[in-house]
Amino acid sequence: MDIASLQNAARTVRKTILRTNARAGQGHTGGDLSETDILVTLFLHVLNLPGRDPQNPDRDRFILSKGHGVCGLYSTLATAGLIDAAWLDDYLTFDSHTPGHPVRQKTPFVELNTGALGHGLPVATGLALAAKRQNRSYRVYVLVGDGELQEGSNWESAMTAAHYDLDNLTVIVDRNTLQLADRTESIVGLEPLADKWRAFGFDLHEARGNDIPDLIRAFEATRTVAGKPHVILAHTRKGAGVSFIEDRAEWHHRIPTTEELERAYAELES
Ligand SMILES: Cc1ncc(C[n+]2csc(CCOP(=O)(O)OP(=O)(O)O)c2C)c(N)n1
Ligand SMILES: [Mg+2]
Repeated sequence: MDIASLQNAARTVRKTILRTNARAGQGHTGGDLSETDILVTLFLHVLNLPGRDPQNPDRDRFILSKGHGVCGLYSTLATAGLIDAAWLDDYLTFDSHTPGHPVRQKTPFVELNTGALGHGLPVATGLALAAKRQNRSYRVYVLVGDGELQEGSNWESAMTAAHYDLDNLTVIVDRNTLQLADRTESIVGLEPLADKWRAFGFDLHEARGNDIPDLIRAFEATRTVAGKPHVILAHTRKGAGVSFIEDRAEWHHRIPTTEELERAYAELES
């Protein structure tokens, strides 16, 4: 798919997120919009999904460790034609295919139930180690929030991934500098974050995380380095794509009013 088509898909995903959260009356609008370009780049360009079959043993695995961003994932899967777009109408309703956090028994291409932060990278590390041990060629990608990196389990698995030379593992950090209510650096600072990953033995790449061509460049760069796990420090803006939502902590949980939805659509269509 060419760049313009990917960017167009990202606009569709953003509109779907806004509409779906507004209809449900709940959601995590800021985090969904922050990760949109990363998910579109992954699902429409990077991931190898043979036959588009969620059970194919050779499929690349993707884990949304920041599980609260699930509406971004459903919106991307629907835009990619990997799930039925009508399922989004039931977002956050009981027993639907689209619950409020990822549930692997409910939605194809969800590999792990997440929501309690800090569990995606440990499981991704295990999946990547299993691929090596079983001589399988699939790759494992995991998207973590930056606030999520305050969970110590991430750093235990980072040590493990480097110890086992898991170059089939790529961590993407959604580095929007905000967590639930404030800046990461005001709550428990992460910097110097790039140096930390390098010190843990990772092959590190930085990218503009709301810029699809730059993300593609970073994903391609990870493929040129063997023998180490990879991390892309994706510099994003929470709420990216809608001016009055961007970089505001209150939009972690907020959803658009009818009037805000119209304004957001007008911005995305201009
Ligand atoms: C273990 C755990 N602690 C707390 C929470 C509540 N929580 C949900 S989202 C969130 C903030 C996450 O911030 P970040 O990882 O930076 O995500 P993003 O900015 O992309 O929304 C918190 C604290 C949780 N889901 N799990
Ligand atoms: Mg964050």
